[in-house]
Amino acid sequence: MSVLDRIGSIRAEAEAAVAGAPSSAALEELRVRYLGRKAELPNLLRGVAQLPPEERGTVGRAANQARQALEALIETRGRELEAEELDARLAQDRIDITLPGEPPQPVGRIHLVTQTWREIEDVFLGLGFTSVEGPEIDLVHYNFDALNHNPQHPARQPSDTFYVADDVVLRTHTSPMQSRAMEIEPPPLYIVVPGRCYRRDQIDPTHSPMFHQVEGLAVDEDVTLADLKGTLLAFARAIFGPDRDVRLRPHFFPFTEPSVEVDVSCFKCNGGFMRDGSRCTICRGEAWIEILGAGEVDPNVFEYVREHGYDPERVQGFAFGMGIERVAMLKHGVTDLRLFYDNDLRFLEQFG
Ligand code: 2NL
Repeated sequence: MSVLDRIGSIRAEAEAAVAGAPSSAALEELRVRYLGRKAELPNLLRGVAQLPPEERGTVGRAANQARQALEALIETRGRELEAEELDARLAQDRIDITLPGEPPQPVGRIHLVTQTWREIEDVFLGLGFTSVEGPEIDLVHYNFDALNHNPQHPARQPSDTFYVADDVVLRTHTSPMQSRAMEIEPPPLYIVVPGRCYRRDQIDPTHSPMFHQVEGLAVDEDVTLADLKGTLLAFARAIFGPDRDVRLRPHFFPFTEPSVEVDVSCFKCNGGFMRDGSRCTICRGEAWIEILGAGEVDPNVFEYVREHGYDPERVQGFAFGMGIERVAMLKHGVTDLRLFYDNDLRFLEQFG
């Protein structure tokens, strides 16, 4: 075979191979095979000088043309393959940019009412009380009658209480669960009942038709008002600081006799006035802050559960009730109860 024929056959073979190259990688192999350092065509070109002078021109031209044609073809096929491969990648990696993105995860907090609920609960758990919860919708019997509320009491009026039926209300305090607990469990009984309560109050900075309470009840054969005071002193110190004191002032509640209002010594000032002589804004210069109501359980309340082991001649006890929002407001200097229910993160995120 003449050199020219050989060039022609290499060129034909290479052109066919390049045209049919299935990928950029295969094409690169072909480039090396036909145009690389050890390939036949470039070697022929390098050897042109050794040919007889009359052959140099024709062979050199043919080899050069073959090389250039091949280079051009590889270049074109390369671009084609790259485009195909890009299309394939794009089809495979397709993402729908109209899908919603990952939302940033907001960091949640325990609501201040829940925090305070748990803090109060913790204190009494530490003192040996058990925490129980009851229904928010309850019978008039448990909400009023069994608690020695006389039938004429204004709180019973539909203007003050949400009635679901003649004998069913949204509980106005958590005490109904305390009566229920006495029916279930004989004395001694030491319980606290946290939970939501409802009263038909106009909403304002200190009232809300829905609010939270913790009530406590201790019944045993020998619990006295001194135990009540000691228990509430421990509570006040746990919640408002170790230097707190408590005082009891006479009051009236239908379900306790005697009844007291319990004040805690102000945790901000010492005696009602600040160092600069200004009146304390927490206790308004009173030196004491009212935190809850309490008393010795009225024997009439025990009469309703006498058959469950609560003989008023044998057992006695104390009970107390406090507003969770009020405790939280005092402790954290919140001046408007409505902030607890507005769900404004600027308020909520300050706690916890
Ligand atoms: C207040 C006063 C009080 C009670 C709640 C109670 C429950 C039973 C028997 C006797 Cl089963 N008493 N609860 C007693 C005294 C006061 O709450 O001002 N709460 C915000």
